[in-house]
Amino acid sequence: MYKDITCEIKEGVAVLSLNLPKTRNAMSLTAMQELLDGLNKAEDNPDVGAVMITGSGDKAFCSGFHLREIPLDDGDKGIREHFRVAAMWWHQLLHKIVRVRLPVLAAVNGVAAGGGFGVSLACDMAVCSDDARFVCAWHTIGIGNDTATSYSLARIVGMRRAMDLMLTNRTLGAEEAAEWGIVSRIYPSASLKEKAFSIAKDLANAPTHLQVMAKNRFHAGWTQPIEECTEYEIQNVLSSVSHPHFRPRLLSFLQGNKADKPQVEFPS
Ligand code: BCA
Ligand code: CA
Repeated sequence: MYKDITCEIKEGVAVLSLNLPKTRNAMSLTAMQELLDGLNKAEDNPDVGAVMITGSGDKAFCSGFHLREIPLDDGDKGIREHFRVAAMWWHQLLHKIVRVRLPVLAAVNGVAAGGGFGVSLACDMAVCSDDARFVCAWHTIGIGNDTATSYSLARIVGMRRAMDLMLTNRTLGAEEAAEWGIVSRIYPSASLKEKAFSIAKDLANAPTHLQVMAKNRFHAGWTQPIEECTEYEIQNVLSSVSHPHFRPRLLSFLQGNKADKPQVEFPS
């Protein structure tokens, strides 16, 4: 049903995969429209509890702006128009990833460049393969950085590292990306998608309303004073204890059911 992505819904997870193998999964206009549609449909589907975004194949997550779609023969006016239209779709997509009322996991299965890196940063969680690469790329092709990197990058890696990445265009490997907080887990390339799917399944099985509270709070809390943060937090607490999910969970704990108790003992 889609042209530049695939969408598979199984076991509570909507797996959206960019599927433009000839261009390292470059983000075409169509791909952005389809990803947005996939996210909207996932949100409306009561069977879906989490979204996983990845790239088809094992070489690339997403190489960013689809550089072959730029109408180079159309002159400055045509090119500007193309970037304006493309930006509109990038923005809608990035906003939706952040605002969708579902947890979103990026499974970075290879190179994430430019806007592809931006998409991975916008997701709630990111994991990658041991051969993943992260590179800003904007400046190498003469474009100012966007795709909400001024919102996400310094927030995730800190100002010094954000500048280092953007101003020097250095490429980060998986280990460094984990050290810098860009991904939280690394898997061998061959098992990445299976492992990521298993995380997405766990996300889907967890209580969505609490996940959405957490996601919304973390995004908003960054720029709010503590009084406002704590006020919204208590509103969330009160709304969660009135939710039908709460009482059985608490009773289960109080009755000594260990099944869902956090594991606090580490093997020695
Ligand atoms: N678009 C179109 N075609 C692409 C792209 C993009 N982004 N990336 C790769 N390719 C093509 C490439 O031209 C090759 O085509 P053929 O020569 O016909 O085979 C093919 O994919 C394979 O690429 P190759 O470079 O050989 O692959 P490799 O694994 O060595 O490297 C890579 C992968 C991703 C590091 C490298 O291809 C690359 O640097 N790609 C371009 C990255 C880039 O500059 N992206 C745009 C950054 S700006 C941006 O994203 C942006 C977003 C939003 C905005 O509003 C503005 C700008
Ligand atoms: Ca859920």
